[in-house]
Amino acid sequence: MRVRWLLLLALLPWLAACGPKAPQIVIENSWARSSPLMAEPGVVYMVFRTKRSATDVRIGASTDIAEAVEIHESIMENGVMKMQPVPGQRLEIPAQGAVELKPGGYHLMLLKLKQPLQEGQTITVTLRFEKSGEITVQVPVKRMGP
Ligand SMILES: [Cu+2]
Repeated sequence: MRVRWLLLLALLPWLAACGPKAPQIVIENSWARSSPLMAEPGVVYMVFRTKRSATDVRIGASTDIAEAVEIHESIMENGVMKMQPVPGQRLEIPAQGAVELKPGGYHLMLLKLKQPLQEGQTITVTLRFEKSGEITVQVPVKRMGP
């Protein structure tokens, strides 16, 4: 009995730190690329960072200005830049590490935009993580500079 209590006490700080109110993931430097035409998909970049000692996995995303959000990866194939959906739409954020979504690499693709993305505008994007749950970010729309 006593041993069990000691075990519980030892686990308490850990349980508190892992509660749903303590997101493990911090989202930094988010921005969306302006796209004047609704025919073009929107592109969003950001950094997922965690200072925790546990790996988390991005499992989904949504926004009210597009019908769907997919995570893609740009890759060079025979000298041609291509992009493909990330398998299973899962992106692992390593413990005490970060994954950067940036031009030429990972990005969020906003499919079937309901309006053009105009410079100076802010859009709301909600990300879902296996451990951290949902995180909503306000993403400024910027023009991609040369
Ligand atoms: Cu893409």
